[in-house]
Amino acid sequence: MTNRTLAILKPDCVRKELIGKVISQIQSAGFRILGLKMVRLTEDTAKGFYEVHKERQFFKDLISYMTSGPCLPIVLEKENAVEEFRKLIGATDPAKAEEGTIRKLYAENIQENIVHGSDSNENAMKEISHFFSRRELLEINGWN
Ligand code: FUP
Repeated sequence: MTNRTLAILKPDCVRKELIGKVISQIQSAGFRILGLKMVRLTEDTAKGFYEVHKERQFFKDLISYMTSGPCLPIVLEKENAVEEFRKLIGATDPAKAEEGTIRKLYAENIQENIVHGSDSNENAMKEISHFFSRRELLEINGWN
């Protein structure tokens, strides 16, 4: 089934000037871009986005990293988008990620790991709505 996922090119991806390389790898893997913007997360947005992790000891560091500079939320579409995108990016910890995955290629460590990918269709829908209004995506769909 064709579905959507939310990617975020995180602040370390932007700082290392890897936006072009990472988007190129995503497009080469057959994902279609339905929406893309560059934003600086506020503390509230970052906390809302990572709410499931709020009790974890890494939460504070995660929020300060995610708000440390601009990032790029991207809505992607493909057959089995969620699963396929997680394969493309590799394990959360780049040391454990498979060769050729985006995190293996570019990530420093488990926190500064270049890119986010939704972990279920349900979360993908919620996460997309954190950053994109229905209208923004409908307009883009109209061009395809
Ligand atoms: P993922 O789904 O691969 O993005 O990973 P998680 O949802 O488990 O974690 C979300 C983010 O929390 C990671 F991208 C980075 C951060 N994190 C840490 O900083 N330390 C950890 O031990 C686990 C996650």
